[in-house]
Amino acid sequence: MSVVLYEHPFSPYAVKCKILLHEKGVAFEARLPEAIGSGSSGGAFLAANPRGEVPALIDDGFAIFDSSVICEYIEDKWAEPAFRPGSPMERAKARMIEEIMDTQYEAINWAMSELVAFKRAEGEEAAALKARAQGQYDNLFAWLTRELGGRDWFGGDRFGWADMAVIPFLNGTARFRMGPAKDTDLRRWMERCNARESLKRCNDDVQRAIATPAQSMDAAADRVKAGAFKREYRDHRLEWMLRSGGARIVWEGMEKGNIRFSNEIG
Ligand SMILES: N[C@@H](CCC(=O)N[C@@H](CS)C(=O)NCC(=O)O)C(=O)O
Repeated sequence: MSVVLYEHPFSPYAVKCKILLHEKGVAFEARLPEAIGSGSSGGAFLAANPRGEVPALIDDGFAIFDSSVICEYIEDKWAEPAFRPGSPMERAKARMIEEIMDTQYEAINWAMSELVAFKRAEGEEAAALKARAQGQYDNLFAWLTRELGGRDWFGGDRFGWADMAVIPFLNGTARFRMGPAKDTDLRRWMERCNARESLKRCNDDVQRAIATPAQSMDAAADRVKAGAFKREYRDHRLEWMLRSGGARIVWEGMEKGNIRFSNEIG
């Protein structure tokens, strides 16, 4: 019996899966796909996920892609401790939160990494895009705070599905120093999450990647400049750039060939 997770320490989607595997005590081998980010992944990784995205999980030869599908599979296969809330309404609520984080929320983090790590815009243009992002973050923090409703965890009295689905993205925002303010319910909730062993392990992976020259953001930025790294402007990420004033970035990336869209399945 073997469990392999194709992942990247910076991918919030991969972190969702790792949190769940750690929390359930499932042993797995973490693999960094060789050509991730180049737009030309191949081999066993592309066979596991035709989208060429992390995460992809292979359990005893059975391949699964998309973090939400993978998390549902993990929960179905390794039921204890249960992460899905008990009632249909609470389950729907957790899934709605997950959906917003995976789509609209992640697009803002993505855009910020394009500015901060990959220097797609500078000066006034960058400042305007960041201001737009901070406004959107603040609205989402207010929404998340309402969903948390003054409780310790999104699902009530224990760390569960929605917590696992939110924390990777808020940790990403905090790395840009744009996260929830100190002494707020949401910030205290983040601290509770990050104190857990599962999160410590994921956060250690991030620190290790930052300290590994070949995996660092600087190395990735050099690869983008050289055209060897093509950032994936899929669905909500593309929408964010177009609606928030970053159309120039998209056209320039297309001209220079250092952005790509989703893999066509075939
Ligand atoms: N909906 C997918 C999104 C996964 C995704 O976008 N992964 C990114 C990393 S955060 C990726 O692997 N991109 C491929 C690339 O950059 O080439 C999921 O939930 O798993």
